[in-house]
Amino acid sequence: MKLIGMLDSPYVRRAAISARLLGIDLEHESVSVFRHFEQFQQINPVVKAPTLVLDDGEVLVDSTLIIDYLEALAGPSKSLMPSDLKQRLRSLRVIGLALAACEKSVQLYYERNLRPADIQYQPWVERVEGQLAAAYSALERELSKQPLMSDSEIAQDGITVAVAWSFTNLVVPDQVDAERFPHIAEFTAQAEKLEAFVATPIT
Ligand SMILES: N[C@@H](CCC(=O)N[C@@H](CS)C(=O)NCC(=O)O)C(=O)O
Repeated sequence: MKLIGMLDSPYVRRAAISARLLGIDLEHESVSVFRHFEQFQQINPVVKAPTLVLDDGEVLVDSTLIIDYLEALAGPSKSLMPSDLKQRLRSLRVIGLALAACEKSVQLYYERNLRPADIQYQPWVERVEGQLAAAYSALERELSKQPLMSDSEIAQDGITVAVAWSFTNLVVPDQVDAERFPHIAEFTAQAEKLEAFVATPIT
């Protein structure tokens, strides 16, 4: 199986880290949705990263759906999701917030880098910035109540939070002040030291 996309995409990175932690060997092809648009189109005409190409040529998109498939391949004993319903709900809530943070960071990055400056729409930018801050504020509260990692064991909620925070710091660093979100910053610093993260670098 091949995972297509650049690791500076938080979606590609969470899928790659998850595969590694689930014990699934994926070939990785660093194809950019921007710089290699036509090459990407040949693999997946929709040009979305990540794209997973199965051994029979079947193509799957969306990180959450790809991870769902990888989880099914790995089997329940290796799952990165808690089986306890209360913990699972918390995990889903945290993942949802972290994915929202990824999406809002991507929107700000696209707004700043793809849209010509003279047609940027400030009310939209402010709306997205507010949503990004709201997502990280909610995550900060979650992490201050209950840690995301015990004994260096990381699960899908922790993977997605750390990947999101590192991504936001990479693309719109002015939006994330570690002093305002100390639990997230400290947690991510620890997560980035894990073997699965080190082996899957953002740049
Ligand atoms: N919900 C999707 C989001 C994927 C996504 O938007 N990826 C970006 C790269 S970070 C992309 O494909 N951008 C190209 C485009 O949307 O045209 C997921 O979880 O995989």
